[in-house]
Amino acid sequence: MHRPILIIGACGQIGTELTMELRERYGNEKVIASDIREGGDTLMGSGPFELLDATNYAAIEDVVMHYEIDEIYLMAAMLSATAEKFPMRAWNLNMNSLFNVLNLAKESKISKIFWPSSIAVFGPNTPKEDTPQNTIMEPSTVYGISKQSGERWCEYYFKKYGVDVRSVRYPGLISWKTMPGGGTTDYAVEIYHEALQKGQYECFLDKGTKLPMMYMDDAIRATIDLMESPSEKIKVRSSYNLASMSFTPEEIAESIQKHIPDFTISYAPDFRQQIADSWPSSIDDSAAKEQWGWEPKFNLDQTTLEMLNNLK
Ligand code: AKB
Repeated sequence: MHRPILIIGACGQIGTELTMELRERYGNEKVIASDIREGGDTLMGSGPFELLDATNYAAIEDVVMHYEIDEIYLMAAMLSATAEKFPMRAWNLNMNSLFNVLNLAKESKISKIFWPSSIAVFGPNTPKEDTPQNTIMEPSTVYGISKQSGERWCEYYFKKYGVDVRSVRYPGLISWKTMPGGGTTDYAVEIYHEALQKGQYECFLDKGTKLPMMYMDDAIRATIDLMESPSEKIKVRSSYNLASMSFTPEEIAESIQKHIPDFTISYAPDFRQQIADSWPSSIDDSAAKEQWGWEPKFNLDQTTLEMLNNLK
């Protein structure tokens, strides 16, 4: 029987679907959702929920003790676009929440951690195509700097204190259940909503901006597979590259036009263009494939079909 799991940031884009999938696999009562605000009806009605501030160590410790938590998935974070507006708040949330869970594990109060990193750890000097697992990073965004520092700390806590922390570098994630908030890749979700509602979309990234993306089902499966893998298979304790597809705004528009022929896209790039330009176009995820068997299932057209059918 699986011991209790705590999801911090359970009401966000990834947290919502992760919580529901973990409840499905391990039982509703075994998966404690938490966030600084309440979530949607399905999440709130399906199992335990705690209001929790990820930067408050004592509050997390109380929840861990109360439910006898064994594993934490830390999904609370300020994403790239918002972090550029509030650098100190982003640093405070993204780093202190991570130290809180790392220190709980160091003190043997929990035994396993999942912490998400991002393609944002890479920067303008990183090779753009097939970005390797180990390469020049030099992130140029507040969010990217926090994720790269987080990766260093994860590896440090593993090597120094034996903390079992696992991580993947998520690309842009596409999902229909919960909206993303404050990211640079959010356009790839907004576009489906507006295609159905208005038949047109003004994109905040320019034509030709190719970014790594992934359908949420693949991301959730990768996350749980990594957490369920035997410890000896996990050779990377900073964070694994993870990939499935890469596309430009015009390519996602073409994919939508196969179902909505009159759909049009226009371009009005804003400050997020600079963030996108600093990130890779495609990712080499062979380490994840070789070490713990990662394999993506959804390509762009399959993602479009899922998005349009479910949002309708
Ligand atoms: C963002 O756009 O900030 C995120 C990410 C790639 O980590 N979706």
